[in-house]
Amino acid sequence: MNKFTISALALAVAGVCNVGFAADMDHHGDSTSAQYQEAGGSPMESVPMHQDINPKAPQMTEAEFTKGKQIFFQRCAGCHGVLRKGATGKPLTPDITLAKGTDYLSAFIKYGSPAGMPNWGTSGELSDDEVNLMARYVQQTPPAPPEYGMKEMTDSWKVIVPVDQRPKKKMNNLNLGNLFSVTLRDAGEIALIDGDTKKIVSVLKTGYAVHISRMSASGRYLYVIGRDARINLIDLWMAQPDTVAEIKVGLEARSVETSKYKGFEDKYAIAGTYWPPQYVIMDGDTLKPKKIVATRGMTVDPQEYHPEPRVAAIVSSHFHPEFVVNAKETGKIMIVDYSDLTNLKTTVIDAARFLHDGGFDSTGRYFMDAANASNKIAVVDTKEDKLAALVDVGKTPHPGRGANFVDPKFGPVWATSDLGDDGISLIGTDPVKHKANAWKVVRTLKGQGGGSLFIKTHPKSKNLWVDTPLNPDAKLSQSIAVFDINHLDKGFVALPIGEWSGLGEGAKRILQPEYNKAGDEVWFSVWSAKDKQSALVVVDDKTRKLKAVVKDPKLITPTGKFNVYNTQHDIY
Ligand code: DHE
Repeated sequence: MNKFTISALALAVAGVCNVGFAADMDHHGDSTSAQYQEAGGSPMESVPMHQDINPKAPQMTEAEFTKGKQIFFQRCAGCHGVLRKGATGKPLTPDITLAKGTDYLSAFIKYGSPAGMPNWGTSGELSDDEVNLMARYVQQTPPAPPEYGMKEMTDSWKVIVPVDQRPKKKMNNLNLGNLFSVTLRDAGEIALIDGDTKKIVSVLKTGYAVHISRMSASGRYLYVIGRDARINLIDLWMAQPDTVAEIKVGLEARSVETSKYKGFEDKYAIAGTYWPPQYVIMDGDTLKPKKIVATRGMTVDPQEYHPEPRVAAIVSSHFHPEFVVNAKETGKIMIVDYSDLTNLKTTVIDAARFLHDGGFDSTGRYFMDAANASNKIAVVDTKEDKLAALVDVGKTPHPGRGANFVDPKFGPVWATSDLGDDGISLIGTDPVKHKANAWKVVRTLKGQGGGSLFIKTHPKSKNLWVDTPLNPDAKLSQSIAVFDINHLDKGFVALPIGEWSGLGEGAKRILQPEYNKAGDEVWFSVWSAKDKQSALVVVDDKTRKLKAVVKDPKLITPTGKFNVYNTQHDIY
């Protein structure tokens, strides 16, 4: 087991990677580490919070407490939770920390631990004074960030172009199905890129450290969410696509989705927040908030109260008017019926902790959901609204939305790669014609290494692409592994995408393969630090040869890419 696996495995991703990965990268002198850490940190560091200093705790001035809070939200909250109840990191509530004392805590913060605590002091991230400050800070009563309800949402809500003033038909010549929404993470922007010409159509301002884009059922509206929980609703029918409505649904968020069931197309949007732990259903064409539901409650195992179950991935059912909402810390999957928001029916499925990301199988019936800290994929049957299986996979699965294809030997499979090891698990997804293989790992492929975040193929392709952007070895983080689906036994070929980008110095992490609409090109982000040049590299899927490099000073830290047609139809 290499160094990466030891520390990243233990830290893993249950909403945590900003801290853990950064520490790992630091050991390797990587220039993106600080950027990764800060931009991925919670945007809550400047939120006013109630301060209740425990008289038993070591003394701190108000200025020290404020600094401690800032460092905690930038670097620690991802692992230990906003309320320090523990998630992938240990709980740090005063009943525990006061008993340990300042000297013990300082040593732990300075040197880290093999179980995954980064060595904040010896890595040079924190000075000795800051280490001591943090040791005292975690002995104070955790300050609670404010709640955020209907009043705050409504106050932040803006309809920039009312529905009756929007176009009645598409007013531009863009081939919308082949448009890409590209996350420009550290710029707080997205770029709309024409997939045919590879030209930037426009760059739009979005939320802080913008995270994902999702499409409405009709393909007209694009929803973009930032880590600061700001949502931009973009109308792709306008002569120049632009934001038509905006809202801030909380203090910190990662997920947004729209209603896709027949009769409810474009009707609702839903967003889940990390803080407060809740989700909100909104009108799809204006973002008017309608119904807020908290996720606080009992964990699946052990059954105990958790005050901070952050909302991770959300998908939209094709079988019922329902959203599938994942609560990370409780390990519960809520299937929310949006056909009657007054008499809201919710089916709560016990899965496993900590739920993070996932996608549908090729039929759109089964939602394959990574419970990353449990090393499992939960399979949810969205037709029957039941847990179909909990499948053991490798260390810290991180599929993105995963990849669907037909394994020549085992039939239809959905695949995930792992953050914590080099495995790629192929799970049988056809309980009718390949019953014996259904919900079993039928094959484990060996990839380039740990640190994988995303895997992708397309129904028209015979290639399976697996990234490793968080592997500490630059050779691996700057290349992509590609498998021939018809000859999986032959192993992968590594393509030097970073080198192909022609960029100079920089981290050049290659991530998130995304297909064009036709399924004959695959796009990769070449992600460097904010002050270095980044790019997108387009590869011909058939020949696996370089087809185009998209470079532009405006392409600052491109990460996720969302092809309109594939996102709209859940093709992956
Ligand atoms: Fe993500 C999806 C949370 C860090 C790029 N990320 C998701 C989802 C969640 C999530 C819950 C699923 C949303 C859905 O489907 O509704 N991500 C988190 C974190 O909590 C975490 C680990 C730490 C943080 O502080 O945010 C984190 N994510 C990152 C990154 O650093 C990445 C690599 C670069 C970036 O842009 O920030 C990153 N996450 C992505 C992307 C997706 C995503 C590209 C969507 C993948 C897809 O194909 O759908």
